Amino acid sequence: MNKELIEKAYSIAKEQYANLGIDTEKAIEQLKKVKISLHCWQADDVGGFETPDAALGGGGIQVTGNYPGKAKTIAQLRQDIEKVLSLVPGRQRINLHAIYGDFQNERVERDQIEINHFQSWINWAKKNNLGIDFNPTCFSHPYADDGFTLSSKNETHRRFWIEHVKRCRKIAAEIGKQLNNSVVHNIWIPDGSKDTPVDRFTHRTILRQSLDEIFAVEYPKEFLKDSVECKLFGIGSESMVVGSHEFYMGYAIKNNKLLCLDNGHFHPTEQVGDKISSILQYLDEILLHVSRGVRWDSDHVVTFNDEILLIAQEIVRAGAVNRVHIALDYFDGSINRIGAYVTGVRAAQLAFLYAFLEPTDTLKKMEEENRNFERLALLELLKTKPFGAVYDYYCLAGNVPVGEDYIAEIKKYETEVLTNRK
Ligand code: RNT
Ligand code: ZN
Repeated sequence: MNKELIEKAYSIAKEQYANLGIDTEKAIEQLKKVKISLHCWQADDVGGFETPDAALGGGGIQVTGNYPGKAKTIAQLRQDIEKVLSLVPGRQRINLHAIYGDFQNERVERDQIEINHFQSWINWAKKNNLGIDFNPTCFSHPYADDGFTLSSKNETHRRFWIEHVKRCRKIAAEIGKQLNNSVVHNIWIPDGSKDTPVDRFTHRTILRQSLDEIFAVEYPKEFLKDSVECKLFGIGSESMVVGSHEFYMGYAIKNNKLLCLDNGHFHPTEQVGDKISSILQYLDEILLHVSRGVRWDSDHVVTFNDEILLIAQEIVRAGAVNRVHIALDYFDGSINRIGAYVTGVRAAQLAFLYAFLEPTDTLKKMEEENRNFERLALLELLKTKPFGAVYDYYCLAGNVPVGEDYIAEIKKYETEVLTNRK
């Protein structure tokens, strides 16, 4: 896109927002501070790098699509993430799952993983100036085949998963120490049942006991922040999910953990945006898994829709940008996976920018004075303001492709790199 045109459009946008009392420069500065944690698992459909004979079981996660170019090695995955980073403005973070360790073609069971399996990731993150977040992988494993992990009545399985998560926390804390930047460690387990169970109570009791044991070891907050993620239902856990919203909200409040809200994990008429101001009354910090739910699937590419917008608005309006960690969580193997990444990051950034460009004080005043038609009208008018021109300018200043230019870059990467992957 033409530089002069971008600057011209920005200067008009700046004036229009100034008329509403909004400083676009300040909004851009605020947006720079919103770090988005890039989920490494979009590049390879949540496959990971355990050796092929690791006998991946089912259990928990399903990705559809067979678009060419999936990352098959750590080198390819890093190359993909570097490409993504070159196409989005600002500094972000990288979100790793335990199965993405650098296992050097060795078979390492999940209850055996250690920091050395992640050292090359730490070095890479340092080189690229990225923070890291971390997740234990309690799915895609024979010990998850029956649908239960940390809440399992099978003591062999449960002990295995407890050991895995304990090691993941230890690794995460060490990563945080080496990077001098706190790692958010998020526990999600697939536990639940397809059909209506009789004994929900015992599974939830077991899960609580497993978590208590896992969290018995304390790590400094500067290195590790623990989070737990709830879900309403999943494929194969339609009738009951052990780690429900009530379960984890209670656990997080009682034990001072972060609560992870994935906006694909609730009933479609529920809005995560509406939950933020409630949960922040009781917890210091939360983690968001930003996604787009479509019917029963919780993991479509994020787009700039009302849901993500309300999430960003509620965080900004609550003055809680520092208390909310933002991570993406979707996996789509049916389109160019790198394109899926970039579109999702840009959509999330656009939502935050839109929220920073809101004349919140004016709107609040109208609300307090019961001038609610004016509030409605102004909110509607804001939708026609040129926030896209402000985002384009942010991209230009950040030296990344502006507007539709990023689409061409992704096509080029597809031709030059992705289609050559065997
Ligand atoms: C699954 C959860 C979970 C996973 C990742 C891969 O429903 O959203 O966060 O998507 O851990
Ligand atoms: Zn999630």
